[in-house]
Amino acid sequence: MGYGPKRLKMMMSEPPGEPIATKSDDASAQRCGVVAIVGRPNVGKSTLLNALVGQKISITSAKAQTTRHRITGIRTVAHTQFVFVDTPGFQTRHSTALNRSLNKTVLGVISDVDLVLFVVEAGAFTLGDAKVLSLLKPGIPALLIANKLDNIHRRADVAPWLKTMAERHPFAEFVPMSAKNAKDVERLFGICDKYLPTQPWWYGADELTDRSEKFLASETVREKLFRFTGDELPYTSTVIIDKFEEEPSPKHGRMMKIAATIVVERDTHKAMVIGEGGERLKRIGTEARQEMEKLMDAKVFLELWVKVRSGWADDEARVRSFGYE
Ligand SMILES: Nc1nc2c(ncn2[C@@H]2O[C@H](COP(=O)(O)OP(=O)(O)OP(=O)(O)O)[C@@H](O)[C@H]2O)c(=O)[nH]1
Ligand SMILES: [Mg+2]
Repeated sequence: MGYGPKRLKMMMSEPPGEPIATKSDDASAQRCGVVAIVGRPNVGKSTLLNALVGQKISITSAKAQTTRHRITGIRTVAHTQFVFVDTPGFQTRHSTALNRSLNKTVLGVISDVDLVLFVVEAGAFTLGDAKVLSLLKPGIPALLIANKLDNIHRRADVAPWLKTMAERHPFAEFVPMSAKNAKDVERLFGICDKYLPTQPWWYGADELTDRSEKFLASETVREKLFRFTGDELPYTSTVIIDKFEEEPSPKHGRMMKIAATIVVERDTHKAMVIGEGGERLKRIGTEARQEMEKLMDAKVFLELWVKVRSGWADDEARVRSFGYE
């Protein structure tokens, strides 16, 4: 049985901090708008998106180039529907076909939104940050999200740094926060609300993303691949889904049969992914399967393969055929 794209809806429980039964059905009172989350790699954009949505829909890792697509996360709070768009970290180092595609995604997003969350690490401003800042469009309000505030030990240092940031760009507001602090994240809804136009919602009140379960499945495998392999691999690997089928199961309710291929550049990378006696590939598969089962509320059978396609990240046609823009 084939399986088409399906929007992931809120499952099991409401995200933490949801106001009690105040969602409005009266379209004339509704607000709805797009909030782009942009910044250099690794500043915590996807961590913030997941916290805002209340469920993990965008993969995160301590390595750069984690996010490779625009990922929409939806959250409806009282009268307002926030359509957050997570973007890849803007790449300034190497110009490969993959990096060009990642940057194209960022540029496409920031020109047509209601509000921009420009994410940096509190207290820092690098050349990579400056490059992204130069892309912001006049006329679209931008908030400075000074993230990872928990890493700053001397809070007194933050005020002078914020002052220098105010000189760099006419930010509408400054928000020192930590994406890992639930209170900070909840406060952000109140701050963003006023920038969104009055218009009917685009999605149902309980929808969380416009990404399909199939896409989230491939991202889950990629995240585990990042987690269990060395530094070199992430830049040159990708995951494609070969099979994604739902079968009725009297025992489990819902049962998914998924097969995925991890594509790497070299034989040595393949050996790295498989690990001694297949141990690493097994761990990647087990963790990915467990996370998919939670996400899809289903029993999942996952088959993983590893293939070598040298030079794929620098081959425009192949980058496109693997689903990048
Ligand atoms: N201490 C601390 N760490 C954070 C915070 N937010 C994110 N991180 C960590 O920062 C790292 C990068 O987070 P991501 O959310 O993957 O960053 P990103 O900006 O989406 O990265 P790319 O997709 O590669 O551009 C992860 O190890 C996160 O756990 C925070 O508020 N405090
Ligand atoms: Mg990311």
